[in-house]
Amino acid sequence: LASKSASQDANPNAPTIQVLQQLCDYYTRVNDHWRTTAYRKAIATLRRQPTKIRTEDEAFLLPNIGRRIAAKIEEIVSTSALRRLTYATSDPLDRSLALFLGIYGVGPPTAHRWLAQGHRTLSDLLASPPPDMTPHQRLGLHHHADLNTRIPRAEAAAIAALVRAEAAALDPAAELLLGGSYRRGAPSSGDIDLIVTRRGTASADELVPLLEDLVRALERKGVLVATLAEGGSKWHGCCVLPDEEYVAAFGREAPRERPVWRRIDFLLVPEAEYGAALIYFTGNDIFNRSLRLLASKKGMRLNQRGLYREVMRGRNRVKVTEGELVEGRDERRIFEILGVKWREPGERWC
Ligand code: DCP
Ligand code: MG
Ligand code: MN
Repeated sequence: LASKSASQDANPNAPTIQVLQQLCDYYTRVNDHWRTTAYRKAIATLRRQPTKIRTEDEAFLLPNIGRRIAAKIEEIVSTSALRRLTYATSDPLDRSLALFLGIYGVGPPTAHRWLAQGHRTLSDLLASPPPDMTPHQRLGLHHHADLNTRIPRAEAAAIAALVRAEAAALDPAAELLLGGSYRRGAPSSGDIDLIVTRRGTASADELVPLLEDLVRALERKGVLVATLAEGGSKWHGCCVLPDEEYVAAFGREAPRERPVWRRIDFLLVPEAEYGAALIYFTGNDIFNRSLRLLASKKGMRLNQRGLYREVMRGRNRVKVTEGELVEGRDERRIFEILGVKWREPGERWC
């Protein structure tokens, strides 16, 4: 995995992708779904190229890259800039919009509403909080800087090790796996995604008491510092790597601005659903969407619990039954049954 993430850094199209991603983010902010999708697909294509794409014609020959995006790729490579992006993001309103959308718990409707109410900066929001601000958004606002800092791979691993030790003390048979972008080999992650499982479990309910004890133990240790969502088979919140653990993991004193608040998600998964859950929680989201689409084209249905066959559909393709479970526990088997060549987590960026 380490070599995978290294080769990702060394992607010859990384600088181009970085600029296109910013324009894609802009289109997401202004709710332009069509352009957002077009850019995401083009970026996915570029990411797979072994050589640097320099010209419009070269780019246009690739799948999922139209004339206009192809021209922008050439503009980025030849001028190291993109006029469309400079124009879009020089608008102060867009800057405020981007800022507000970076607050945990704030989606487009809220961000647009706060703009309409006259707020422009984080200090505005802190000084005169909008009356509709929820407790989660307040938390997101107060920890804005922390929660917008990427989590280095080593820190994610150190936090996971801490959680794993705590879980082992509660239940030696518990198994924890770091999923999400970490499992895909990313050098840094937006949050920490942990799958919790145990051999012989048929339902996530069997793991709920373990999760409750684990959360309490980690709160006492000062590792979990806020709860954002809990219930059913998941727990979402914030965590920190305590200073002593930082020293143990990195062999040097913790910087003064620590500890940084991190987002952490737990997902309870019974053994019977482990393979399907691994696929889901490893992602990325685009890869998941394409696998699900493929499953439905083959008369099957894939979700985070399993792969199902013979889904009965009524009028308008509305689902009538969930169908019969074909495979849930084995990740590789799900790929095989779908007729997809196995892809290592590091190859699932789209
Ligand atoms: N996921 C999905 N569809 C979504 C959200 C998530 O399929 N709308 C799946 C795929 C993701 C996984 O859940 O890889 C974890 O979600 P994250 O939001 O944590 O995304 P990543 O871990 O991939 O990236 P990041 O580094 O930003 O956390
Ligand atoms: Mg994640
Ligand atoms: Mn997550």
